[in-house]
Amino acid sequence: MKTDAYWMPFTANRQFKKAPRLLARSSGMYYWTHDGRQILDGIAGMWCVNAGHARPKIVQAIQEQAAELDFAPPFQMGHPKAFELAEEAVKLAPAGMTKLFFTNSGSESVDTALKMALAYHRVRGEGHRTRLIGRERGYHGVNFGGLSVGGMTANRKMFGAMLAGVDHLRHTHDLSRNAFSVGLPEHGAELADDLERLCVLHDPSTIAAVIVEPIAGSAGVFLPPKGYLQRLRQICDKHGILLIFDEVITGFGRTGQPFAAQTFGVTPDLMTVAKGLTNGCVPMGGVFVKQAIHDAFMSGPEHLIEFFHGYTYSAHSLACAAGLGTLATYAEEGLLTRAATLQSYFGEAVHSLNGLANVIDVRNFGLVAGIELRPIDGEPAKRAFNVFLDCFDKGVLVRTTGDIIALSPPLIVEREHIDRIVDTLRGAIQRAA
Ligand code: PXG
Ligand code: PLP
Repeated sequence: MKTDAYWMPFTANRQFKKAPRLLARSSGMYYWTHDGRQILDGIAGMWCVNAGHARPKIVQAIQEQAAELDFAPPFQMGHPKAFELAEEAVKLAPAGMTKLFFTNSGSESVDTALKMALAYHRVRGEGHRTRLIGRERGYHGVNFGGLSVGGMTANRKMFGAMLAGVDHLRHTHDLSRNAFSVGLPEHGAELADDLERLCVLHDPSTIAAVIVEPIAGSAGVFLPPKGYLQRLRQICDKHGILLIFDEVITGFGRTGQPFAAQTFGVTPDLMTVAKGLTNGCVPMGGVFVKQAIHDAFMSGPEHLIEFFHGYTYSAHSLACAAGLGTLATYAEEGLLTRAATLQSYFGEAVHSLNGLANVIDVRNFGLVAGIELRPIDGEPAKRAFNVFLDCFDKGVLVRTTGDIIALSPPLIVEREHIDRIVDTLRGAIQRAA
């Protein structure tokens, strides 16, 4: 197979092409490589295949949809499944988040939510609220809006000045106080007060929205300190700032409830999702919106467009069919709350890695875990990458970012799978010492 033409995303292309890791087939908890090796999926594809692979209801829905209605224009036209999926999805959302706008990815969801926030203030006569606040070490996708509010240096440094008028909260990662926490860390709620600092600096009347991941995934599994999200919510309310939760990873059951907003008891104004919305089968994302925010747009002549935004593939028919099949599968199997019942077993399993050489932190919540390794001197990210390659060699797929290993198995995971993932990881970490 020739590997020249494909420039791979977020990949060490030259390393990969020397020894390609190709996946050819998937079912349930497993992948099979092109040469027939079975690989246990420890990361739900890439945080998206929450119901496990090749689920019959989803496969059938996509197949039937392709034959029935391929594409329907989404602007000034519609098709029934778009409306059905939105109705089903808002039933799962936090109370009051009654509207859903469709996109095709997490990155598009983030840029959509940021634009909605700016436009919402503008339609209410508060067009002076133009600033957007993100957080250091946050990940909000790769489009210019999400990149600008994001806080991962490597993702930002090549791309110039990005959006103007963006600032960042300090991140909450604090190994000195919180290393090896079981569940949410005790220390750091006061870091939410950093928003007050930015309010003093910029004047709160210039700030449109704050965006955070309830649990950061991509940048390395950072859990919110107890009380942190509540405090952010209070400060936003005090100053009329919209709070956006980026639930691209936490949405659809990862934390033990449909959304982390429910698990943590904090309702944002806007909530971005993707990944688990369609179980990763067809690209789709969305933004859940509070009723009042939507309604603020619904003024002016009825024949005019209220929100000048959308994508050619918003609410694509195949994605909607996949979404309906996905939500039905979640409901039938109780998957959106399954992480809550497995959390303690999963937590104990990953914390059995505490004390291994070079493991400087283990953290967990729901069915997410982060295992942080001490970097090799002068070669950051290499130790974790070696662990990733070793695990793949031994038949388990994990994910790494920097020297942090992330686990996020499909929500259908059984205890024996958890044991195998953790045991494989243990061996690989020991060999990487
Ligand atoms: N927001 C969050 C919180 C995400 O985790 C996005 C936005 C962007 O979604 P799209 O669909 O545009 O990729 C994400 C995506 C990883 C990893 O290795 C995670 C993501 C993407 C790539 C890698 O953890 N999350
Ligand atoms: N570029 C051009 C020239 C286009 O015509 C369009 C959409 O019509 C886009 C970009 C945006 O594409 P999409 O709607 O798939 O995001």
